Amino acid sequence: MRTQVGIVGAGPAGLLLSHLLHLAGIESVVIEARSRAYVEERIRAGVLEDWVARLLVDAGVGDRLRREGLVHHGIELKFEGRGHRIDFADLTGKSVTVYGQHEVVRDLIKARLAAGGRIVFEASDAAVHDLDTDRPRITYTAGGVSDELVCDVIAGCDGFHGICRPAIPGGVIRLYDRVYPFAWLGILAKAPPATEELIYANHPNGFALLSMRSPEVSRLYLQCAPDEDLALWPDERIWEELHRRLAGGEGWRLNEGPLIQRGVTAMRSFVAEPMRYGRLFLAGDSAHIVPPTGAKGMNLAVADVAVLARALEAFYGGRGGDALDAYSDTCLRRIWKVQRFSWWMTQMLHRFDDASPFDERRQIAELDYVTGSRAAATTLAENYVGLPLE
Ligand code: RFL
Ligand code: PHB
Repeated sequence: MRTQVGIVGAGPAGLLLSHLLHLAGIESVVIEARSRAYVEERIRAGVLEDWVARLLVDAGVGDRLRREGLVHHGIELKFEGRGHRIDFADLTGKSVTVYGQHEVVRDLIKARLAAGGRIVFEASDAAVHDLDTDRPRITYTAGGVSDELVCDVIAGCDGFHGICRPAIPGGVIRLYDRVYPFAWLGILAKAPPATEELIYANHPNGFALLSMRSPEVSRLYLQCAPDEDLALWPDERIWEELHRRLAGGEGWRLNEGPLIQRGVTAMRSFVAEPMRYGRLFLAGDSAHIVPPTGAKGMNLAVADVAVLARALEAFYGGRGGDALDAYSDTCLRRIWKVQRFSWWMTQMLHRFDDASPFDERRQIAELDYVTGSRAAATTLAENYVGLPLE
């Protein structure tokens, strides 16, 4: 098989890249290890930056997002039992949209297939070859048959555990890594969210987050140990701890309901640079990971492929490879700012086992400053709603 751009991975990065290229008249094929049902049901991110929601609408994949997405004009930071609102609309004139990543994935798959796009699901043994030539190849097995995709360019959109980044020869890329000494226990519950906006809580027992997926479904997280045993967390214990950490203030109570899903998410900050080797371009989680406290992972993946799609459009439009050559630097400038924000939110809101009493007082002072100063609140707000693309 032959195509212009071979894409490994049908997460938000790979699917959106394929869609944007299609709009620009560029052919692509997506190779995905999992089944369609699996990727469409994988519960992950939930917050879209202001410009990301607009990009999806402008790209013609935002009908359901506009109908079902929950537009939020602020968040609440809770500490010492009191809530403090950060008003995005007032501070930045912008908003975010709460809309599940799996819904974005569903909308993109539907659009690609309706337009005749090719996505090979359940492809095993994917491998990339000849990356330093102008005819790189992807080999894989699907339906028991080995196949080969010859491309001009390969996009490695295969996430943190994919095969593209490890295919780059040693010494070419530098890895920056920080692993946090805690994780998030996340649940999805059939219970109406108790507030309209997200609550990020710093509590002596650890961080907690109230988020949502719809007016009927809550998404909630608790800071836990990286090796937390879920068997030690029966439903009653989860609710008790959520009530405790999110309590305070306005007399509202968390709504309980049956748990639909539960899991533990590790927390890390990771960057691979440069995000290119020859004709292989890394995008999304294959090149970087952020801790979820800033709600940035999916948004960063969208930012990468927006830049890559534009660079490929210039390349195929006869305007040369300058934009492709600049791809990695263009993305990394913004990625490091988003890394900084995600790290900053994480250190401000979580409990660290080795924190001294000084560290704890300083953390509360930081929250007090961020919620009490318009200048400080604005820096949080402008990062949360999304920095400009370039
Ligand atoms: P993905 O979504 O991991 O997609 C990669 C795809 O590649 C496939 N793949 C392969 N295919 C073929 N051959 C192979 N050898 C392959 N190896 C892997 C995989 O099956 C998969 O389909 O990466 P992508 O597209 O870069 O998207 C990144 C986002 O998924 C990720 O950054 C976010 O989910 C992170 N994240 C959040 N991001 C936000 O923007 N806002 C949030 O509120 C937010 N909350 C979260 C999050 C991630 C979480 N978890 C579980 C990691 C909350 C959580 C709990
Ligand atoms: C989510 O709704 O899953 C979510 C929201 C905000 C975050 C992380 C995850 O910071």
